[in-house]
Amino acid sequence: PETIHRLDYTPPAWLVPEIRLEFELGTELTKVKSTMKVERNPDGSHDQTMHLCGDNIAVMSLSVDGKPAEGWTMSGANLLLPLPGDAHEVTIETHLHPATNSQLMGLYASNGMLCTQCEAEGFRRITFFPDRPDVLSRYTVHMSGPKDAFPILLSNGDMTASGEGEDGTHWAEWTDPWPKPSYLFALVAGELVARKEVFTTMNGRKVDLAVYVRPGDEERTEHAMRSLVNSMKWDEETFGREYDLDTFNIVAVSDFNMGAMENKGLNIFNTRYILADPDTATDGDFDAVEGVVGHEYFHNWSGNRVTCRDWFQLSLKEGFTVLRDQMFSAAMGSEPVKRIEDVRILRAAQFPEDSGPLAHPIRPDSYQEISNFYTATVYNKGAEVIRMMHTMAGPEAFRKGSDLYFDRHDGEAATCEDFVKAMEDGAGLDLTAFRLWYEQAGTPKVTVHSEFSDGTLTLTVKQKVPATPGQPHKKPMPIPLKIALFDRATGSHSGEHTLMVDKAEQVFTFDGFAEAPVLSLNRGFSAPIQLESEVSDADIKFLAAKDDDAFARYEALQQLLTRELLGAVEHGPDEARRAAIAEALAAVLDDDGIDDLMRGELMMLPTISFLIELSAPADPMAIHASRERLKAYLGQRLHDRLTALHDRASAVAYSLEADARGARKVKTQALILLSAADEAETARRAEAQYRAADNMTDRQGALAVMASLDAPARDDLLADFHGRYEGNALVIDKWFAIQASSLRPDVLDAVEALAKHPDFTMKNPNRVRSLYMTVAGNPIAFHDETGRGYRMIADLVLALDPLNPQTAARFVPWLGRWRKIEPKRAAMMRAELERMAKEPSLSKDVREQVTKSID
Ligand code: B3K
Ligand code: ZN
Repeated sequence: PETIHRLDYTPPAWLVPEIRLEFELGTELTKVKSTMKVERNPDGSHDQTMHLCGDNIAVMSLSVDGKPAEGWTMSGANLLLPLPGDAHEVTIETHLHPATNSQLMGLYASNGMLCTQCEAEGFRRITFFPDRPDVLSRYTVHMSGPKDAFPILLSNGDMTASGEGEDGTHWAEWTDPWPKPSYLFALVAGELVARKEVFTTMNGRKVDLAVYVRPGDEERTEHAMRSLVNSMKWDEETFGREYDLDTFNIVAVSDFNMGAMENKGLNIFNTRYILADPDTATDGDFDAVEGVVGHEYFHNWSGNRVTCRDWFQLSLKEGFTVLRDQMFSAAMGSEPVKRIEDVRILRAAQFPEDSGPLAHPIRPDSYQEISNFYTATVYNKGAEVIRMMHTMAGPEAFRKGSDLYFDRHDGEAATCEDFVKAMEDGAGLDLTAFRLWYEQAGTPKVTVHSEFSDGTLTLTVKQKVPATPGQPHKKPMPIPLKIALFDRATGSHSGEHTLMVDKAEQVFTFDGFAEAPVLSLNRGFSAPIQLESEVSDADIKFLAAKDDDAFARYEALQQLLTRELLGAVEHGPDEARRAAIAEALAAVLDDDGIDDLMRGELMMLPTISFLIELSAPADPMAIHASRERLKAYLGQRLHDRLTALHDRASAVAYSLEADARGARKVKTQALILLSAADEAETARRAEAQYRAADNMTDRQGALAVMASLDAPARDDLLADFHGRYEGNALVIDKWFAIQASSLRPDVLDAVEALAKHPDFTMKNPNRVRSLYMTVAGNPIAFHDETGRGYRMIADLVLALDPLNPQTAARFVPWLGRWRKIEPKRAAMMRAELERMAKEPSLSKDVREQVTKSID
């Protein structure tokens, strides 16, 4: 397959200022007629030939200026059309077959309706077009079809006309006044019902909002609508961004490769990120709906009004929009808890990517299949990079930078460099060296060594950026490192410092201390680095109890836990350290000054995936055993406190308020810690929690704990759950995932049986992920010592690839982590990659991931 390089970018030779699309809709056959006004690009190459991308479509007719076109040829799937003048009208007809489109890219049928997904390169599956984000056009979309099958007809912009046709058909015409790239085109047709509301913008404009779902689901859209209204208001207040059309529509579809899509004025969502009510969605699901609704809405400015010049600039819109959605969720809920969750995701998903064979900078240099670059690096590390600019500038200057960026590039297809420049000019930062964060992959490793004498503290900070594929030698990164120095006696500090670390080795001194202060480092996770600290257990314990930065307090406890968990793998438990942990956690359980949402975070042990990252080459079973052993120890030592907490939290009535949500969070965390110490008691409490539950958070939490136990009630509860929610796809997904996340030794047998269950289907990405992504993320299952887990995932990739390459490719990186695992398992993981590589008909998506993962 061809490799595309960032530095090969050239502007398009032809532009398409206007396009009219006419659809004759049908599930089996949809006819598309595209009429484009095309113009030679004065800044382009003066190529006589217009390059129009196509994928799995054929030309049914083609005319230029009203006459049949001559001299056109096909180059692979693409159309080459010679054009003599500087401006022409090009008309192309194509035929689509939505019912058999299992890739879910382009126009496809889902649950009886028709919908589209075009980002990144799906528009070329609808019609021939210069399908690249720097070609911006004004769209008019006309669609007609049977009224009974497609009562609702939607596209981008505002509906400008509609009417009845012959033989029970009707039609609608939508016009989007804002020029946009083809990846933001969308169309939906089907039987849908909507929750509607009117939003008044900051300048008093009225916007009709609607959330469309399948009949029967409308009751579950209230939270999505509230999240949308909150997003719109927050973006006005925080970034000064106002919505710019009279209509904003959201549609939820059940078959979707990703979370959602920000098509202009017509966001299309995976049902998973829209439908929520207390009986079927957990508190975590509610948060995810809020975050993703916000994310897609925020793209209206960061992505749509200012879009990307080419796909190497993806982080321009994604990194910035993730930061915006993180800030929004923090403002709607608890800022420190949100920060902890975001860092946990970064460490669990992005750190492994950054240290593995698929590592790439947030602005990649090359790709074979762009769908493979919708990664935690581009999204989450991209957000961290812009967050560092926010930290360095401060909120007010940052806002000046973002205002300048939106103002300067409105209506343009911009680059990451444009963003950085606007931040320099608007926020008054010098980001000359900081640009390295866009160029270099790899998580910087930072060590801090401290010495104290004569009242002076000397910190020696060293950093190293590890080699990554294609980047053997790295330069030191500019790292804004927030620190505080605590007085041991008073337990307080005299203010935070942000150290600018930008050399391989650097010394910082601080005077005026009577005794050596306690170091609190990388507060608020001010930089996405791996910190190797020499801080003693005693000082960490001090911070776990006293740090006034909630994140730093969490971090201190995590560090203590990590030391113990990894230390125990090498030479058994450390009694003093275990006792210190139990004491620190007891303080967390007793402290009335901490709310339950934060308490729940503090009670969570580091993930196995994060521990593997720190201990490569790792024995996943030994890490798991160490984790279970510590859980058992803590469950015993804190038994009375945990049961008291479970009792207290169980008495709190359901509501969506923070207190009640916090109670539900600690309730299940208490069971998790108890489970390794006292199975019978945990099973009794989990069953009681399940049976008393009036909401999904409690029910799922209890069932997930139960799924790992050997309790008599286990099978009953699983059957009860399935029976209660039969036909509710999103909850049946949970039923699959809960069983695949079991820590019991029979988990792989269970998964094999579940794959044969009548509710299982390879055609629905949510269902596939609920079973197999959970297996890949469950170390007990995936790292089974026989290699059966690895084989299962490789078999899945091979079976799914012909249907849906994009979703299949997402499973490959799990096997690509073989270098981090002890040699025996590593060999089996690599052998599965080699087996996949031998398959001649692999998709471009899977082939790229497999090939890169083997080396
Ligand atoms: N921009 C979309 C991603 C679609 C990618 C499809 N391969 C979702 C988002 O980040 O908002
Ligand atoms: Zn996005």
